[in-house]
Amino acid sequence: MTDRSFRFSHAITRKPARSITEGLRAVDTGAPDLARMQAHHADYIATLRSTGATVVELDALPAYPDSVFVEDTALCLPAGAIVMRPGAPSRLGEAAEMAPHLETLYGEVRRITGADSFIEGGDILMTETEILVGRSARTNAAGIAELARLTADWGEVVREVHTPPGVLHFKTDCSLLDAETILSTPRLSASGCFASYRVIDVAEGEEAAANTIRFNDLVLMPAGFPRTRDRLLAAGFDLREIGNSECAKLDGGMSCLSLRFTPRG
Ligand code: CIR
Repeated sequence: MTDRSFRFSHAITRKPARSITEGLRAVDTGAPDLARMQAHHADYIATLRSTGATVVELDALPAYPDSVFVEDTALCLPAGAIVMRPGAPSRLGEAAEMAPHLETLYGEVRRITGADSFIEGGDILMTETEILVGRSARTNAAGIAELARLTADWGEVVREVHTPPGVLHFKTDCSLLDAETILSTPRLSASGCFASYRVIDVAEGEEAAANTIRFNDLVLMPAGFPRTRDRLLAAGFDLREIGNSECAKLDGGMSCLSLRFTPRG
């Protein structure tokens, strides 16, 4: 065990742009407030840094309203990074914007290039032993197959699973808490895809609490989900609650806001 899936020396984030008000959303519950989002974002970054990690904050990209959600642009693995091909047409260009930063920080970078291949980082859950990828409205079989081909010589095993219908990304509904433990919504865990893991279900009615991140010794979770918080505290996790009201209006959560990795050598 390397703890590769939750111990990281680095993270990359991107400042939210003013155009965030134009970000994609499944249901319009009102425009996000930029100042409040910036405050939550600052708290998020400070919490990552409190674990001793280096956080690289990239400048805002006003041409891409959703570009604060950097996770969707790449997958960072121990051997190198894979630049994604987002299935949302308005987000396709964000991946190319991320590539040079990964090259500088990381070393080896490969790219999903197939014209029919679509895959977003939010659909990918890396564990100690495998990479689970949920098919979704943003991620298709060709994208998953290309990811498997590109990472095979790094010793990676890719397993295709399903994102629940109507859910944006696979990780909207789950997150890794430690080498053996996954936090999930009951609708996703009921599919059986986590049979070889210990599963903690979020409390009923708190589905939006499922997107957390384990980052070094901490679990960052969105604020406002007391029954799920109590389950995680009872399981012994060291939690930090971060305001997520503005990102939630755009279907975003804790994982979307960073790329987390440890550069090679
Ligand atoms: C989108 O629809 O693409 C953004 N509004 C939200 C992306 C959230 N990203 C993630 O879950 N990894």
